Amino acid sequence: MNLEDRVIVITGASSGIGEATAKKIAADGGKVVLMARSEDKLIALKTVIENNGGQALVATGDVTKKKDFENVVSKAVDTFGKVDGLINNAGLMPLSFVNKLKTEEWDTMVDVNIKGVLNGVASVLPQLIENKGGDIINISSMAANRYFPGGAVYCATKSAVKMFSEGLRQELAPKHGINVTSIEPGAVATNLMSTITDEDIKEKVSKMQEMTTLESEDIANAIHYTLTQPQRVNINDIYIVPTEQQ
Ligand code: NJP
Repeated sequence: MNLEDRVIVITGASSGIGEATAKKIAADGGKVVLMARSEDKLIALKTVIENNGGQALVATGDVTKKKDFENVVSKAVDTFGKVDGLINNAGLMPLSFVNKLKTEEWDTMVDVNIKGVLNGVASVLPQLIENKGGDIINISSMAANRYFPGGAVYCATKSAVKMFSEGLRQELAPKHGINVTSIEPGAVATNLMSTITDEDIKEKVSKMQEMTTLESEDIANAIHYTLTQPQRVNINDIYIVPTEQQ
């Protein structure tokens, strides 16, 4: 299967994995709906995609706001006539040790990493059920499978995403033909570390960056692989880590 004319909503499309994924899908004929808060970056990405012959729609929004997500889906349907899939990629990782009690950062991670995913699913599901099929890909993390220092809350949010994906798959795939995948990357070279405010963690993380990490394009390739399987194939999990990461 190629992605010709499939309409895919991508959250967190303004940078990193989301941006690379949008380019990859658009280059294979998919119509991408770009969601994030940074409108200027989405407009710049749309221009790059269109200059390469692809189709993209800028749909600015905050994944923690249900209304924003509903507007994104309506805009996609108004422009492209349908929605075939959702990539729940927006996420934050302000790592900190629990005893620092950075409770506002905990709340933000729960809001974006978990509730953002739930809001996305709630917004596209009526469309996918009506279409009798589609794809939901949730970007979880290696952190869903393994704790790492400073990651107690982040790991908990990503475990939630992984388990929610399995629940979604069991409820939606057999009955509605909607394929669901959890993607669990290890370290990828993106801006994700920029939200860390705990100085003790910053030092540990900078050591981790000495290894050769994955590139956003590696995750985009995994997402493309998932989306291009025959409809009968559900890729449940992709756990993908840098060769040099323990
Ligand atoms: O990071 P980054 P990644 N509403 O910072 C958006 C997971 N992951 O590509 O709104 C809407 O370049 C933000 O856009 P903006 C990770 O947990 C990564 O690495 O304009 N969007 C930006 O586009 C995350 O789930 C690694 O600020 C919101 C995007 O999120 C996913 O990969 C390892 C938003 C973040 O892009 C993509 O992250 C791993 C909101 N409220 C899992 N808040 C890794 N990089 O090592 C943020 O295991 N965004």
